[in-house]
Amino acid sequence: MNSRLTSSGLHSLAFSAAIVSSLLTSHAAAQVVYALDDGTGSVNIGPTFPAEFMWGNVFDASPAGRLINTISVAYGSLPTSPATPVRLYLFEDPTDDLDPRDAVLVATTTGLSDQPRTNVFINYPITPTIVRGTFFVAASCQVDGVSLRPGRLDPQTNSQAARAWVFGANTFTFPAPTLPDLAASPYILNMSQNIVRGTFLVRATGSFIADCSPADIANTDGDPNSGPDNQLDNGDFTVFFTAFFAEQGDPARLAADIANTDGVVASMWPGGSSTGGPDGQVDNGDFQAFFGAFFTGCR
Ligand SMILES: [Ca+2]
Ligand SMILES: [Ca+2]
Ligand SMILES: [Ca+2]
Repeated sequence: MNSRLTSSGLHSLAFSAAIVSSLLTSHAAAQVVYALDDGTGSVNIGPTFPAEFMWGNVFDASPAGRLINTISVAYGSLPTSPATPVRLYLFEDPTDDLDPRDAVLVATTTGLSDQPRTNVFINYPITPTIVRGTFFVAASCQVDGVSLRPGRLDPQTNSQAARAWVFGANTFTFPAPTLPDLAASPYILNMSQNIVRGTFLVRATGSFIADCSPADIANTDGDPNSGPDNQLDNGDFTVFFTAFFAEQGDPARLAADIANTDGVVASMWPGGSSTGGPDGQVDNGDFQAFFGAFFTGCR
């Protein structure tokens, strides 16, 4: 059923199906909601063997929401009471190839399933964490291999099924912060290979953080008061040069102050250090830093 399946006494996925409809997109103010599903799942996915079972989706990070703060999950079939302990994971994929087997765990938390067998999303706050390129968001819990199918799948979004993955093992204990090695999981399935294809009702929410480049000093309109927008373009160029060539003593000059006099940029920027600028003056150091960063491009 799947070329990625490996042995170890594990068997195929089981599922139950129903019907679906409806469309849902939610964008809270200043937040980016990452969702592949259309808001309504109709298939519950789980293994036919006892395991810790993980399911999730790969998303593309948006410049407007790279700081992930929440993982949201709507569950398939789990016990009504007591609620099932679950683990939530945020993985950063260094290769950005939609295959999370080499992804690195960057944030995790635990919680309870609650609300089984519904399309109601439960929100789990995580430590706000920056992602770039693609990232993998997943949940896991212990299943009995008989009645529990915790992964809620949306078959209507099956065109994106290559982004949905499941992992499992007989003893799949992921005691945070021990890093789970996804590639070593004895059971791995990409949902484009499943009998029922689709994406999981697993989402993430992220907010804006300026983390692209020290040369990102304005939005694309070149408004000096706009602040960074995680894009490098003519707007940044215009603001820098307008500020750099403003008259001495004009406070607007400081828009070009991104580095110290040695061209060193402080903090998280590429090539930055804790001892760099801004330093309250605009000079050749800023000029060098801006050009170096501008032509390096956004991270
Ligand atoms: Ca990868
Ligand atoms: Ca910009
Ligand atoms: Ca400076």
